[in-house]
Parts: sequence; structure tokens; C-alpha cells
Amino acid sequence: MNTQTTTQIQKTTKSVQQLFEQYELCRLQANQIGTLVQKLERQEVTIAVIGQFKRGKTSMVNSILGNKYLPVGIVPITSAVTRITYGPDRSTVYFQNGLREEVPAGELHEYISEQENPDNIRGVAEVELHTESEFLKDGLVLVDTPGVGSVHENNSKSAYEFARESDGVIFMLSVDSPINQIEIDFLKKVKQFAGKFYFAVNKIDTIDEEELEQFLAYCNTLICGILELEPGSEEAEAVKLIPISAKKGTGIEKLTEVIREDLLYRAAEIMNQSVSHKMIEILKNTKAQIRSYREVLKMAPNVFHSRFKEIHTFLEQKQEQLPAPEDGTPTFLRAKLNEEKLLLSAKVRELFGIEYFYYVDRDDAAELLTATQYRDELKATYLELEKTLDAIFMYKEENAYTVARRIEDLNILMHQIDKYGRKYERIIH
Ligand SMILES: Nc1nc2c(ncn2[C@@H]2O[C@H](COP(=O)(O)OP(=O)(O)OP(=O)(O)O)[C@@H](O)[C@H]2O)c(=O)[nH]1
Ligand SMILES: [Mg+2]
Repeated sequence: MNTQTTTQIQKTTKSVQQLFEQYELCRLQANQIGTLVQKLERQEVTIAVIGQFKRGKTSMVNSILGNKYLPVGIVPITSAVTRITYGPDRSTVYFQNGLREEVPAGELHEYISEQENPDNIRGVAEVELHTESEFLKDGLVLVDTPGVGSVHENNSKSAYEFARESDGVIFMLSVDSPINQIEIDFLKKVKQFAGKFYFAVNKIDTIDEEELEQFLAYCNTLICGILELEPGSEEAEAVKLIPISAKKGTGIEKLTEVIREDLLYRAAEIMNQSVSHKMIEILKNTKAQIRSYREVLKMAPNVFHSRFKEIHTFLEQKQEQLPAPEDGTPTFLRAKLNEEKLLLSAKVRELFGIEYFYYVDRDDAAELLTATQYRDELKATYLELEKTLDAIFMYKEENAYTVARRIEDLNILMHQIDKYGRKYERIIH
């Protein structure tokens, strides 16, 4: 049954990818689907640790791994997402501009901790840690995330994004504070697309057994309510609340056992559910993207022209500001080029409300460029954007018939997306 579903999902997902690749407008989504296709091939299961700040997420991750590489503390600490995979000890910091740096595990705190990297001044995108932990042996990836609802707004955003990208979530609660509104809102928001939830109830070393029983019963009722599960139903029974003390190590073995058992026996099912949820989300976003695009096509001509004029002027100014050509020492200009591309995407989003996608290749980021090469590539990037925007918006295309044909074509695409959406809906239900 599962193998059949897996084959079906793989086939459908590849078809959607091929369909989207034909549309310039859906390039971002085609790329996101590409990542899912790879994930299905590798059968790599990602579990994100998520919860409000100070619940003890990082302490638990350290306890699972049996080391203390990741910084913990009494004030909000974790400011960058850390992915942990199985392998010989190695750690890498990835930066937003595409560059990366190998760092000794003992120095990771300089990049992850909010105190040492306030407001992410170092521009860290993500940290990767390889370690030979038993828990990760069968292709499991564990992700530590910044606390939800901490004062650093960008932090909760990355936790949210990571919940979307993972197949399972260890949601961290702790007995020193009842579930609050921020946690409830967060759970409601992520419940549709996270494959599987495990609830770890931390800091049980601070209370006695009777109090723990009370706390667990209270959490169970509340969580079933949030997840809209019928009390006493099979799904409600399956909600797993695992009491732990990250500090003392109590319950950690039980937690890892539950997760590993699920993974070994139910990996395919978890993966199928998770990919289907993500595909539904991607299809929804594609439809929103197409809708915004159709809005632009139907814009009053004067508004449409003024937006175009603005982007053309913007690109012309950019070209005037191009650095002088010179054959200096090759430097990390590739990373700078990546930054420039992100800026252009933001401008297109601002003016036309659509996501214009640039692929930022991490492997290329460290490639050295001379100032002249940089200048030429930058210029080519501006020209290409100008040309592509003209083409996708059929700017200067006065022919109403062509515009009508394009809209018709998009309507057909919308129908196809709905058809695929229903396929994934059937899989998850
Ligand atoms: N008593 C007790 N304290 C704990 C336990 N686990 C963590 N703590 C303490 O709780 C505080 C927060 O721990 P962290 O692991 O940094 O919490 P976090 O959820 O990762 O916090 P952010 O990264 O800021 O979101 C620290 O002071 C820990 O020592 C536990 O099991 N028992
Ligand atoms: Mg933390």
C-alpha cells in the first residue's frame, strides 16, 4: 500500500515539476518541488524542534546528541537554525550571501547565539553540524530552531519556515508554564503541513509526580482541541506527550525510542503525508502567484506603464552605477552578485506583487571573480531581468488577443493545479 502510494507521489510530483518548469512565472515553485523530489529519492526524514523560547529545545538537542556544542541559556539564545545530520564530526556555517565557512564545533556558539551575533549581524543563514549520534544513523535530520515568539521577529519566522520544511516536529513544552496563546496560534498554523507531531514536556525535574500527571492531562485535552481531534478517537490516542528533563537526561531515551520506532516502521507513510502536505501548500502558493500576475495583466494601462517605467529606470540607474572595469585581484564577488539578485527579486515583488526567483547557488558562492567579470555578469543580470519581465508581462504587446490567449492559458494551468491538488488531498485523507 505504502510502496504504491510512494510511487504515485513520486510520479505526480515529477509531473508537476515538469509542468511548472515550462512557466517562467512558476520557477520558484518548480525549484521547491525539485527539493521535494530529491527528498523522496533520498528518503531523508527531517524532524524540527520547535517551541517558545526558553522551553529547553537546545538543551534537549544537546542531550540527544550527547554533547554540548549548541549554546543554551537563561535568556533567549538560539538565533540561527541548526541542521544536524549523521557523519564524521564537522560543522559548517552558511551565510545569506551564499558563502560558507568550516568552523570548529566548539566555536559554533559565536554564530548561533543571539548574544554573540545580535540581530544576525554576521548574516548567518543556517548552521550544519555532522556528528556520529546513534539517533541520526538511519537518515534522520534533527533541526534546532530559534524560539517562537521571541522578541527577534526574524527568529519566529525561521522557526515557522522550518516547520513547513520538516516531516515531523518535536514541539517543546515545559512544566514551568502552561501552553500559551503564542504556542496555540503557532500549532494551529503549522498543523496542516507538518507530517507528525511529538510533544516533549520538559523540566520535569522541577515538579513531583502528581503535578506531572495533572500537567500531562491538561496538555492532552488542550492539544486535542487545537488539532481538532475527537477525544478518545484513534488520532487523539496517538498524540504523544513525552515527559523529559533535558537537564538530567530523564526521558530522553524514551523520546528517541518513540521517534526511531515511528521512523523505522512508518518512514514511508510519514514521508508520503509530509510531501503531500507540502505539495498542497506549494500548489496553493502557485495559484496565488498566478492570480497576482493576472491582476497585473488586467491593470489599467497607465498604472501598468508607470510600474514598468519604474523598473526600467531602476535597472538603468543600476547599470549606471556598475563598478568600473579593471583587472584587479579576484575576490568573493560571486557572493555580492547573489546579494544583488536578492535585491532585484525584492524590487519585482514590490512593484508587481509576484515572486521573481533567482537561484542562489551555495557551491558557487566561493568562486572568485575579477571586477570585470563581476561587472559583466551584473550587467547581463539586469538585461536578462528586463527582457524576461517584458516577455512575461507582454509589455509593449498591444495585441489584446495575445493577452487574452495568455490569460486563457493560465486558466487552464489553474485547472491542472486544482486537479493535482485533489490527488494530494486524496493521499492525505
Ligand atoms: N530545571 C531544568 N531546566 C532546564 C531544563 N532544560 C533546560 N533548562 C534550562 O532552561 C533554560 C533554557 O534552555 P535552552 O535549551 O536554551 O532553551 P531553548 O528553548 O533552546 O531557548 P531559545 O533557544 O532561546 O528559544 C536554560 O537555562 C536551561 O538550563 C530541564 O530539563 N530542567
Ligand atoms: Mg535554543
